[in-house]
Amino acid sequence: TRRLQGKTVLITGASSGIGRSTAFEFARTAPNAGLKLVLTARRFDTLQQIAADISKETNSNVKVHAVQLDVSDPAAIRGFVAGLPAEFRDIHILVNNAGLVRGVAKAPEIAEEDMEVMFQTNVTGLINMTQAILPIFLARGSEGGEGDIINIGSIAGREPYVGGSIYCATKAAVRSFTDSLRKELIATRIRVIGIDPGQVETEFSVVRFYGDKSKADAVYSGCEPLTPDDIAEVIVFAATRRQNVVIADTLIFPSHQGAATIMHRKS
Ligand code: NDP
Ligand code: 8X3
Repeated sequence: TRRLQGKTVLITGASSGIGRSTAFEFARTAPNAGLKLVLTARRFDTLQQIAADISKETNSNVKVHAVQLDVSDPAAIRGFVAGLPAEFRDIHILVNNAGLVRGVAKAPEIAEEDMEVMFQTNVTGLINMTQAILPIFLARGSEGGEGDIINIGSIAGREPYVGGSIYCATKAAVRSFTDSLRKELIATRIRVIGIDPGQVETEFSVVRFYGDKSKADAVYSGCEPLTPDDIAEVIVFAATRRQNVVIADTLIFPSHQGAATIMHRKS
């Protein structure tokens, strides 16, 4: 709690899954530490509901500000920081979580639109957000900068699989960007943290199958996937280590998972 005292946390993709859970987990961890949360996603009504639920369910004094933001739109990101109310602008922790997968097509059947939306969201959006927030971090403190950048990658970024070429490529790009950035910032106190989840049950597969819930459910049949809360705990753990501790790289599986596509299924 002490380590989150007075901090402002910005989470992208906070309307569902891991991002939503992360918002709750920060509030639960530091309910009375003057914590502020900036929650962003495209679904603004959902964000507003989550903001209300956080105050209610966690019984906290956390201040929550919801902002509609499509990270795949560079112009929207350009105006984003300037558009924040002054009391939410001093961001200390950026959780780059917004991301998605579309389809399981193999080349040459991959839809151009799916490819574009995945790269623009998972890669360009994450990089644009990072570049928008970094000046705030670089201006903080006396050691060249201070703040946390927590990038959500995936096992898919380490292990390309059939039917996932574009998604896997976007997450490999996230991993490369994360690792370069950490090296670029070693003279500062800016921590660049990589979190690579395995199988987590969220809206991820529903989005992958264009809203087909039965296809999404089949992904998890016989498995016991991680919950988004499991990943949120790791994110908040990383953010609450001593300043000199950088959780640079993590890979988080449920116990039945051995690789991106190796699952033990109970029949
Ligand atoms: P969900 O689909 O449940 O959540 C994704 C979130 O991203 C939503 O809040 C969605 O909000 C947001 N989002 C999508 N596109 C945009 C956009 N253009 N601009 C802003 N926000 C956007 O999935 P998860 O919680 O599982 O996914 C979160 C992250 O975790 C992603 O980066 C994903 O790749 C990664 N991941 C997921 C794994 C899994 O098995 N579930 C495993 C490994 C990594 P909205 O639609 O309102 O914009
Ligand atoms: C989501 C996990 O490997 O099933 O990043 O695509 S995977």
